[in-house]
Amino acid sequence: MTIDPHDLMEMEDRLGAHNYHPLEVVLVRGEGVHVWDADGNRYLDCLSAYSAVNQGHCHPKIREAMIEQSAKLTLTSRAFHNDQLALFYEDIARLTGSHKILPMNTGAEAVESAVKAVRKWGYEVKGVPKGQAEIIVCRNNFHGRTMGIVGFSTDPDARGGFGPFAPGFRVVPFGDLAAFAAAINESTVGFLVEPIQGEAGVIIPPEGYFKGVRELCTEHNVTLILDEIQTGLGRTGKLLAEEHEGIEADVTLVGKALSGGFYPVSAVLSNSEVLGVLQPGQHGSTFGGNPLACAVARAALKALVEEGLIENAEKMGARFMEGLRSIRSNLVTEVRGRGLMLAVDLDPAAGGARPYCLKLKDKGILAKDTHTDTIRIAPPLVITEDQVDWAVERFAEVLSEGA
Ligand code: IF1
Repeated sequence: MTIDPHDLMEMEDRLGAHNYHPLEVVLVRGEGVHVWDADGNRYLDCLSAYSAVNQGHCHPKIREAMIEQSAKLTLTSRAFHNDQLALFYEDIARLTGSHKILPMNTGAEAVESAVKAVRKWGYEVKGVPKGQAEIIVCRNNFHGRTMGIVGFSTDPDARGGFGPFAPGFRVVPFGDLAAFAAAINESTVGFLVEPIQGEAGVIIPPEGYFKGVRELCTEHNVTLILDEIQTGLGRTGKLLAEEHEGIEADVTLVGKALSGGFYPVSAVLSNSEVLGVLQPGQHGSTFGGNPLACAVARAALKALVEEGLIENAEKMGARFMEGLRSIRSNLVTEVRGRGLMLAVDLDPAAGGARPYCLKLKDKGILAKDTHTDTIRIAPPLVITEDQVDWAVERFAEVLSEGA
């Protein structure tokens, strides 16, 4: 017996906290770039669960790994070893060149864990006076929803009503190298930043910004922490978005697609010095590094690399960008992005992006608006040329002159 989708939405509304305002569509199945609603309508998913299903919905190989491991051993706590964690460490270290890994669950936990480790590194290695550590962050950052993180958010919706907040963070404009240089002082232990600001609306940094940041971090012994939870794992057409900038972070955060959308898996990747400050009993998590998460993550990484999804993201992203830019529209003010992390800005006179997302839904595309006038486009990295062309046609129908 299937429940009427409207009854499901009513039950959600009645019983659930209203911390989201979802489009009125009830999804029941996903495969590759597509999802289906309860009425059997098919949609091309241009959100990918905020870049968590880069490998495509319900990837068969990741599912197989999850089913196989779930019949063996799912959770032991880190009080004991398990036979999957070391293999996960080896796979991700080889892929990313990291020397030390801290396995966590959600992206926010990876961010919080990095803040803790970098502060401790600041006191014990850099020699910053106890309790004085400062971490520089950017205006319009998005790093998660926990108290520590929203404490340095500049978004009133993300932080309003949740204070008081922890001190020790200094905010600078994203992309402004002089402002970053001016913010560094003797107590600065780290710079936490997204290579491309996702929630802010796919904000690409100016050419050379991160080269300059890297030089300043090296010169002043400041840990460069790149939050690649959304930009990483192929989304921008490279394994990590830092590759577009020709730099290497000291600490890299990954999550979301690290599990292909099957399970919360995140990780802090680092050189030995920073994560080496954590001693037994000083940090942890019930589920962090569990065998099921590790088996799923290994299969997710394998699929990403062996199915050429990173290269595909670069090729299909260029095709998608070209197609969007070819649309003649008096609504569109800018099309930007890297790989399959794209955004279309609408003229504020258009009345906001959400109505256009609703029109796109009626044409079989699920896309998310952000910051009122921007439509974000981030399909799974398995998208084909035909699917890109099909999507561009519908964007054109919705956005072209006189839409
Ligand atoms: C929501 C968007 C928001 C992230 C980056 C850490 C995290 C995220 C760069 C935390 C999570 C998600 C959270 C979700 C919507 C989505 C999101 F940017 F992707 F669109 F909110 F800004 N760093 N982003 O993007 O990872 O703890 O969620 O696993 O909170 O509404 P998480």
